[in-house]
Amino acid sequence: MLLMASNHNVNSQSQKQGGFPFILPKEKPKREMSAAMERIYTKYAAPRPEDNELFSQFKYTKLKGFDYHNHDGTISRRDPSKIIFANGKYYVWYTYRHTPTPPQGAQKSNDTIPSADWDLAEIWYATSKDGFTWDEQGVAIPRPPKPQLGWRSVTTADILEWKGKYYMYYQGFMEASGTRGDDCPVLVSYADSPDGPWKPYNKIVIPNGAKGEWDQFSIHDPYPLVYNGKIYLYYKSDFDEKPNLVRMQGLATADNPLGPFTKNKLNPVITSGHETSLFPFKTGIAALVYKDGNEHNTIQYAKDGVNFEIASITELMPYAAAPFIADAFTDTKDGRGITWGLAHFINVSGYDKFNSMLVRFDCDLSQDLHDPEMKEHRVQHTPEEYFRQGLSKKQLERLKKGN
Ligand code: AAL
Repeated sequence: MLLMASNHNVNSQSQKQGGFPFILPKEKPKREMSAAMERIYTKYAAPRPEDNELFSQFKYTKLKGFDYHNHDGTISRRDPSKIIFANGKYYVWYTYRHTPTPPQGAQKSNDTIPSADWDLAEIWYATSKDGFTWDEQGVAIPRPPKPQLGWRSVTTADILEWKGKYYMYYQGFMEASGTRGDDCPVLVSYADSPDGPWKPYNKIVIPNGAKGEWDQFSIHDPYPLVYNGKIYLYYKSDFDEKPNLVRMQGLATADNPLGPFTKNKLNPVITSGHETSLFPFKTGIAALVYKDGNEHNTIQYAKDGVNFEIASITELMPYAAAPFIADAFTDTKDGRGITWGLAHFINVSGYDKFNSMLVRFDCDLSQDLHDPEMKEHRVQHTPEEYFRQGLSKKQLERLKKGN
């Protein structure tokens, strides 16, 4: 339903103020304005995207060092963790699937045939000196033997550094994804070194919600930051019924990495997006919100880490964005922001072979970088790209009937 535009009738007072100035004022002018003009001075960091620290384009680079069997669907890497820097190099963890066939759906899946791109998966890791060429190190967290937690698949990991130790949070599946839905809780393992060995906690650390609650079936994309002296673990849940699945983001906080975690009473805290991607920025938390929901393709900001507002609108956003965040765990009061990270491209070989690949993104969402090229606001697509996503057979039939 269209909101009734607030009443901004022109009156004699506004006629006296003359027309809006030719040079766009940097500060909010003292004059009666439309709702849209008010908004660029009250809702955004600057009236122009070029000057908005929380606006950026995203530039993508193919990574070196990962083999995908020519993307035949038998090897997939996806859902990278935030990147950390330790021992003089960058580290990233990700979901690694290597199966004899591409995913075949829950009905056809078995102990070797995956139901989904992240079924029968493990958590692997890689290191890099420059963030472009990666040296795959192998498995970090294997699937444990049945019936241990996560025996079917361990996926979608993210890292926390806390008091000199490392904690890896991840989804632990006890059935093939798609049996009912993409249902799982979150588990955690810990280590003294980013190279492991990782010791499983062997208890569910972020439990599913109670029956009938939004997050009763899935706790996805665990994403820990340190904020306000606590662990702020953001996560996603898929809810409502297929085919109208809704994806929103929740928050759970704890004083100890092994819990107990307390879910925020205002959950869900972000109404859109898919995987969780956030970073400390100034005194608050910023979020990359892409893919799903009313507010997809936005960068959002919460002064308190809970109540998010749209800070900018952008496009071609990184899916499963996993930034390098130098101050992710320092409990900073002046988050510097991000300039690069890893993400994933899904359905790399077409929608019939559900397989993914890791990719690098670069951006300027940083207080310490000023890159005007990242503040352009027109992504160029070739005509072929528009035609490739043209009318479906059903739409063409509708049009034929209508004419
Ligand atoms: C991803 C993430 C979670 C889901 C699946 C694998 O994009 O949202 O990890 O379970 O898809």
